[in-house]
Amino acid sequence: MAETKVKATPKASNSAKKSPAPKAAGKDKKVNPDTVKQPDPVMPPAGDPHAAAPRATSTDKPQFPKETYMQWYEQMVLMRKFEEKAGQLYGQQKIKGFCHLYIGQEACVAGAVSALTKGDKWITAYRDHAHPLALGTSPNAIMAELFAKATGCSKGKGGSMHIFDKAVNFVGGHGIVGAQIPMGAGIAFAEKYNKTGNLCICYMGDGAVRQGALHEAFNMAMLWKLPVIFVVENNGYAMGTSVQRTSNVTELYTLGESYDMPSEPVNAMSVEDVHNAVARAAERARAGEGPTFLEFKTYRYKGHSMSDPAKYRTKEELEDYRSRDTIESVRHTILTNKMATEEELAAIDEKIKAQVQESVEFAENSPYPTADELFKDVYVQQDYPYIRD
Ligand SMILES: Cc1ncc(C[n+]2csc(CCOP(=O)(O)OP(=O)(O)O)c2C)c(N)n1
Ligand SMILES: [Mg+2]
Repeated sequence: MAETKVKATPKASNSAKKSPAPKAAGKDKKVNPDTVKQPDPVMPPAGDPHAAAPRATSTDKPQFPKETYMQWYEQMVLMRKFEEKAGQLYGQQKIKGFCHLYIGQEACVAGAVSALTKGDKWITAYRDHAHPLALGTSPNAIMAELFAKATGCSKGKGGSMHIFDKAVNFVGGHGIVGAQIPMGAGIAFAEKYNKTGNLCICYMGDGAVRQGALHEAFNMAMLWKLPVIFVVENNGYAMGTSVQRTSNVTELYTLGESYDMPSEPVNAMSVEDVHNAVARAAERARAGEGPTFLEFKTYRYKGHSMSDPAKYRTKEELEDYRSRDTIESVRHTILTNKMATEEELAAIDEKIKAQVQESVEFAENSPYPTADELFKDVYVQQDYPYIRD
């Protein structure tokens, strides 16, 4: 029987973690000891049924300047307070339809914003309020969209799952699981074709990696060395189905290795780790070395959507993750390093609370779209070449 081939991670991925060795199928298979994964103090042991989110590190020595920590704190508090309010308003039936909250996953976005530049494009699935908030979309326009009002960023016609904002390069907000993966590759193709020097960061959930579209997009992105960072936000569940119940491949980042794509797991309860991983991937993309696949190990504190009581998980599991909260970690770093006082952080909290309240008033006082809006923003091309009567 032939030896198990252990494929080296490509040269471009020097800074990425080494791939673990493939599992030997028989006794006679040899495994290169260099590639056997060593226990990682941050990552929980493999086989742990709730291995999705690793233990967050409360960094005592700051890796970044004060401005970066303050920006992370402010952005993540805005995401959380905005969504806590949205959750309340949903309960009051002021917000209707679908609504998926990002609470717990904030570092996945904040750490990427600080690592990327203004011209870069962003695309994600339907859990999409936090990305544009951090990129600078007005909370008023997002809240109004949740209320289905004409002043919303999608003119009240998209709702929670279809937030868009061209001004900050946020290309949605997509409800079909995995649909944004080939679109992310396509956006990156356009950036490369137009020689803009920008990249596309394309987020997806752990449920989306089981879609065939991922494999087609990965293959082409790698073949054409597109400037794209694929990110799977592995929060452990696709609706109520745990990662372990959907495939025997539970280390999701290893899927990228089938295409020789530099791939690595990231402790996404740590905003510093997210920043560092995205910065490495961005450097590769801008150097013309192509895509990277990052598995952000994270956790959502709320159910899948507002109608999910999340009975498939235990209170203890939730509390365990809450005890490693990313905002608390940043707060801890700021205070222990005297970057700001308790009072200064409280003033930021108050400012954001007022901003969120203002967005609610703006949304409440805005009109609904008029009926003629139904016929606007609809793509029609009369002479579309492939349609025959
Ligand atoms: C193609 C497709 N199949 C099924 C659904 C129904 N659906 C909506 S969300 C979801 C789970 C996705 O979970 P995941 O990708 O892990 O993202 P998360 O909600 O955890 O952020 C499913 C199956 C859908 N929207 N699109
Ligand atoms: Mg998920």
